[in-house]
Amino acid sequence: SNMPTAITEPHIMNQTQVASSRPRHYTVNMLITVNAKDFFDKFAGVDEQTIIDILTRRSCEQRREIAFEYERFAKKDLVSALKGALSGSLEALILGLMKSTAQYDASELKASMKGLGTDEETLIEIVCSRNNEELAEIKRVYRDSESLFKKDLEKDVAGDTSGNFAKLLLALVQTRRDEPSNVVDYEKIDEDARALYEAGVKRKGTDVVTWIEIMSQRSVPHLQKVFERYKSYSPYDMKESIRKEVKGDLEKSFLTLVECFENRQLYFASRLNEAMKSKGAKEKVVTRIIVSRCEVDLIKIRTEFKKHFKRSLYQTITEHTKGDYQKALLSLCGGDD
Ligand SMILES: [Ca+2]
Repeated sequence: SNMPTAITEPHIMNQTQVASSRPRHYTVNMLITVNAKDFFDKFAGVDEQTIIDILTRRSCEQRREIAFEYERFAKKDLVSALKGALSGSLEALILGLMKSTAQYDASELKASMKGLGTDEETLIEIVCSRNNEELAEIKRVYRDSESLFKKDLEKDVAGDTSGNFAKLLLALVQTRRDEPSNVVDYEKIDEDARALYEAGVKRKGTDVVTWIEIMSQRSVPHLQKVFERYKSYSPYDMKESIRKEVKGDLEKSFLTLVECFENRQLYFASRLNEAMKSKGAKEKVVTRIIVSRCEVDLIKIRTEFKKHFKRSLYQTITEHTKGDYQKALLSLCGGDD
């Protein structure tokens, strides 16, 4: 028999345990082989509940081990089996969970540029909200991963966008942003604030290149101070200035950047809130944010959500989604606030 010798009861955490063991993904000590056997036994009957219970309560690392063991038992790969067993939004969510965060972001970017059109909304969300480290990893995965694309993210972005929008995204993808420094350079802060003002609100038209340079190369703490200082030059704050100066995808990109510089978790919370409350809940956006942030900062996003929208993310998911997809989202969300 090829069954493992050490089988112990699987430890599926209940909600209370989840809440008390943050960040939960890294504190659970799982017996992966048991989960895989569980899968193997129950999979024949397409048991969404089992799939959700097991896969949404593990770290990415653990899901990989489950997939590996599953393949050993079942002699077929887990992702194909999941594709066969699931459909719709639940399928997209569970398949997303089977990738690492960087792999998932890379595949979402790839999908946003595939074919004739471009999904600018996705492109902007990912490129403008990820930090240098995350973008560097996404680029690496995009280029190197055996199963993925062996393509260059910069080339694909350049091929799918144009004008100043392309210039901005490319500047971000080049990951030239300064690392935060311990020394606050007040002279540079003032200089950048003035340059942003003179390139935009002060002049006719907009010198977008200057905006791009400052917003793609300065560190986040520096930019936070620049935007404060900016108010002493301009009658409008940075976000108002962006709305006045540029339009379309360029406007959305700059706004996303500034929102993320100010409070990245609040940006994600607002995106989730909008997506769920929009007519015909934008499940794609909800799935993307939950899957891509569940191992990064979802707990903090929950906190910002509750603080700003006076309802918890958990409650909002309950009100605006349904079925097994909802169960999976709630399980990833982890608890009510
Ligand atoms: Ca202007």
